[in-house]
Amino acid sequence: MNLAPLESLRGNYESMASDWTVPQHAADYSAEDQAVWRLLVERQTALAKVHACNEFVQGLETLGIGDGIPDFAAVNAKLEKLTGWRVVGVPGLIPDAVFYDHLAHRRFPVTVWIRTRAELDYLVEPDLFHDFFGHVPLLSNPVFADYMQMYGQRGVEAGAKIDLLARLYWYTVEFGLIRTPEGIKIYGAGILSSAAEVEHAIESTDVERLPFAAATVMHRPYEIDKLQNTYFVLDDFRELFDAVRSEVPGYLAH
Ligand code: HBI
Ligand code: FE
Repeated sequence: MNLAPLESLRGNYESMASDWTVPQHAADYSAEDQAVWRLLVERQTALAKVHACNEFVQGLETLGIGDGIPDFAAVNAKLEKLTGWRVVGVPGLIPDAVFYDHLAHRRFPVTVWIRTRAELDYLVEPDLFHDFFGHVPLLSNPVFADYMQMYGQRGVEAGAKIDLLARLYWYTVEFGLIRTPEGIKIYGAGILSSAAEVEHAIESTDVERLPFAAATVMHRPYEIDKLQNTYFVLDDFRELFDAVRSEVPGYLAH
């Protein structure tokens, strides 16, 4: 994805470090920001407890993602011990190459600003809630954490075939489903951070839910600003790691 001109993006890109990171300042969050965070966490945690995979719910609990906007340093103290991952603050969307390099070094970029109450159900650019609530809990799971790091590594290597990798990210990290003894559950951040998408991904009868296969996923285009009509279902997170370790390089080479 090519980054839009910085002045058209919502975040403050003025005071970034050379790796596009910015510090998180607790003082920057208003009481209204905290209220919006709490509203979203309450709503999505209730849905996650029913429809998310256990690894995600355990991640929420382990990292203590609860009623206040999380302090990245406090979360990192726990997360680093578990899987070596850290959260770093960013002003918003950053260039692909920079994003992949962070992942390859077990740093997950999290947008420091949070949406307004008027955007509870939909917003154009990912905000703190999508990035943190959607993506960070699963980074506490060793297998998924290893997948994300290897995925970043493949992105750094990919060059021209970056779009194939973007599809893999889209259909797993953002919109992935997983089969469990209790039925199909959600692990994708784009679903778990959206009330409408949770309902759609689980209940809709006019979507296709296909078995995960890297080749199929990497050749399936996606549309960003609508409910998905195709989901891919894992049996186990190890499928992701195996694919990105051994199968994916072959598609990126030629
Ligand atoms: N930047 N901050 C941020 N967060 C993302 O999720 C993100 C990004 N830049 C590019 C990007 N995602 C996608 O193009 C990935 O497929 C790389
Ligand atoms: Fe995301």
